[in-house]
Amino acid sequence: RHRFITIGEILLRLTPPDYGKIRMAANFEASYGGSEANIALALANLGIDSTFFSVVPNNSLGKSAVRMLRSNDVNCTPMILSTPEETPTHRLGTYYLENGYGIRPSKVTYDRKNSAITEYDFSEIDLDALLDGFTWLHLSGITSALGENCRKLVSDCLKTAKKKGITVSYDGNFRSTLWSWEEARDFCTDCLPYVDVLLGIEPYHLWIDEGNHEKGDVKDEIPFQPDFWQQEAVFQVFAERYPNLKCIARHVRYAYSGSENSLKAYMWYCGQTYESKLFSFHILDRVGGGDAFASGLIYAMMNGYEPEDMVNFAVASSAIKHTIRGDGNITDDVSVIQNLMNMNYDIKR
Ligand code: KDG
Repeated sequence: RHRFITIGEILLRLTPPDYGKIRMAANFEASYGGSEANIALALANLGIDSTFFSVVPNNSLGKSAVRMLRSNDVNCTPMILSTPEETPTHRLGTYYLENGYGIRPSKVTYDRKNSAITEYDFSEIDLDALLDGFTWLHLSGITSALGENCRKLVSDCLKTAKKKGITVSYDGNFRSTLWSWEEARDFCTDCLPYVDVLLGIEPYHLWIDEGNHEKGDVKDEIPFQPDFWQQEAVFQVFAERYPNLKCIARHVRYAYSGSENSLKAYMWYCGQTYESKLFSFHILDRVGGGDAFASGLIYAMMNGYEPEDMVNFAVASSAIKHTIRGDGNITDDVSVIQNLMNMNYDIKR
């Protein structure tokens, strides 16, 4: 039986109702986000033993975030509720989401500087004990981008996990307002020897640049929305360079604004490339779509799905998330995603 843990920042999410503009909003809907928290939540919802580790201020905002996770069956036992002595600004990171509509794209504004997790000094934490008993660790480029303390935490956890034989997934999750491409690429490059499952490293052509790899010419040839063969070429580059990688997956959206959308994914798994079905849908809320893809893939891998089913389940999970308001993928049960994956849209009565 798998035991999953992820480490990252949980954020308060504030959104104007009804696709409103922030500049015109009289009120905001409050919920929670944060890539890793979204994944912990989605996996708990699918019945996986799922744990979240983070630091939140020991005040009503921090406690509400923990309560939300707990009420969704996420284990928060290791969570740190910090005091002002430990994290002087004593704050929960926040993000404002202006949901796009039709041709108007979504907008994210972060207000997370010096949040509790960013300020916390993890050097006293026994990571060996923290990760004990877990079979799967998920980390992402977002936590790595939060500052020196978090960056060290991520890289120490990767090393500890490797020593303990824990499966590691890593989502590149590049956020341009938190760090530069070069920083993100260099840090991810250092992480890759410890990673088993690699997600979200788009656009690839920026990653594999000249000077960084002998197949640097891939750079100019891989468009933002690659076809199968181009995608396979990129996977090969990663796989050759990092033989420990078991799985590399990428989902591709075929419209970046607009409510009509299609989604599919490419996955490299143990030497072979797979392409998912194409799913089309209307977007209600696209934030968290990548996390739903990640949680779907992790779930399918944990449960020994065939590779074709792994990639289809992951995309179906993401497609469903696009129809759910909020960051989290709270599907009723696994069969909802399985039905979509099999293109079975019948109403269950
Ligand atoms: O993947 C969804 C995240 O982007 C959202 O929850 C906010 O974690 C977040 C971030 O840092 O962008």
